[in-house]
Amino acid sequence: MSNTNSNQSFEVNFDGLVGPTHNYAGLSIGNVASLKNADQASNPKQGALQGLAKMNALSDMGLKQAVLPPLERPDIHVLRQLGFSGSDEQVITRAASEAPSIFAATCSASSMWTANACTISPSADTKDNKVHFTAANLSNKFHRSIEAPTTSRILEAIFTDENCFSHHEALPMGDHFGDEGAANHNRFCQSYGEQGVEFFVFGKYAFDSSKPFPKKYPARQTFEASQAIARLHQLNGNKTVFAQQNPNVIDAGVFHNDVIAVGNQNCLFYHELAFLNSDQVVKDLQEAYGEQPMHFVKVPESDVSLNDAVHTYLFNSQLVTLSDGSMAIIAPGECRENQAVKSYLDSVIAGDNPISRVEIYDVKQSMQNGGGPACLRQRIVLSENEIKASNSSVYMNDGLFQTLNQWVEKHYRDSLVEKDLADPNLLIESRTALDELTQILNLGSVYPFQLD
Ligand code: SUG
Repeated sequence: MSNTNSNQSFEVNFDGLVGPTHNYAGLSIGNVASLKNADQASNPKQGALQGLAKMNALSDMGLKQAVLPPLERPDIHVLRQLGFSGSDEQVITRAASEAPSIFAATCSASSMWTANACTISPSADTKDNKVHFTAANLSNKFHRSIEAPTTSRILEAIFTDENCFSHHEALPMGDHFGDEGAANHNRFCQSYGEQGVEFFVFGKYAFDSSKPFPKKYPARQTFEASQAIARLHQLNGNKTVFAQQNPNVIDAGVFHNDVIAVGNQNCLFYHELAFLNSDQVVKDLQEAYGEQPMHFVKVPESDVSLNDAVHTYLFNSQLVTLSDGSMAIIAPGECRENQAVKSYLDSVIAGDNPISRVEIYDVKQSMQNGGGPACLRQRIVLSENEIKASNSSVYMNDGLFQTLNQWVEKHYRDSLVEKDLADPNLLIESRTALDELTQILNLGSVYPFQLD
């Protein structure tokens, strides 16, 4: 299955580092875990170490792994835009006492879920043969809608070479072009370096209210946003498939498609209720893919209920290709605790599909905010030359793993509750940590506090 030419391509997982202000503020309506765990104490240190352990394990499995830094929080710049003034300390104190909900939103470490950071199309799929990046506007949730500017600066600091990489601004803000990045995007291909089928899943049509839409919870991704990304990335229309998420699953807590489906190479692993008109979706994907048959691993409600899928995050697993060409499911610890899901995972290995292995990792600090293994990573397919053209300091190896563990141990707290967020020392600690991190990762100045 792997490409043997001299410019071989790889899928590289860029995981988000859990930031120093990781906390549970109940900010995401429609995300069951976020609301359920609101106001619990969080442990940022443990969260960051859990994420690093997963990155290191995948790197040890022979997969290419890299890291993306967290954003600066609280976002003083946004608080100033909203009229809080004075020194940074006064801005924090005023915002926390006069507008605690707004303040909490500016403290979220939500950039850890890098699946939402952007959508990326590999050079094999784009007309100009460059890798295209569009930062996600994340307009549906205020705390996430403030991520894009710094996310873009970070991506541009890693993928600087204009001959290889093309960066697009986030789509216009607002519900009509709500874009949640790669959480609603998969790519199918025979080998990573060949032209693939890009699969965009959306929650509603923003310009046609006669079409079905969820009634209880918001649809964060629109059809029109997905189409705009495909246009910006210069994708081939015959190799691009758009599908609507089943509105009922959004209303059951599936706020992104990656909570109910995941794809890799020739395989789509999905719950039978994931899409509207599932049969048509399967037909469209197969037609765009070509003559070789794809594997559609459909999980019936009778094996794993929608409720179990939402609570265990079975489908928020990573589906990765191992060196022997078979695939592994990288699942969260919660999948082991649910009998139906555990049995299903045992059976999938024996089934007629490319999946040969299941690996379980504990990412509970992230899970309690609705972020599983797949939320924590952005997949970027890169050729060897493109890897060489990017910033080498972000790629995981034993040395970087050790350095980042020490960095977390040195700078992170092991408990945070809401009142701690207003502690001006937390801002100082975070900025000190991030300043050091930009040196470790050789990023230059990317944070507002470094640019002021
Ligand atoms: O956007 N949770 C994130 C979880 C994102 C998961 N990503 C993917 N499925 N790709 C969200 O809802 C909760 C923050 C809080 O409540 O403190 C939060 O933002």
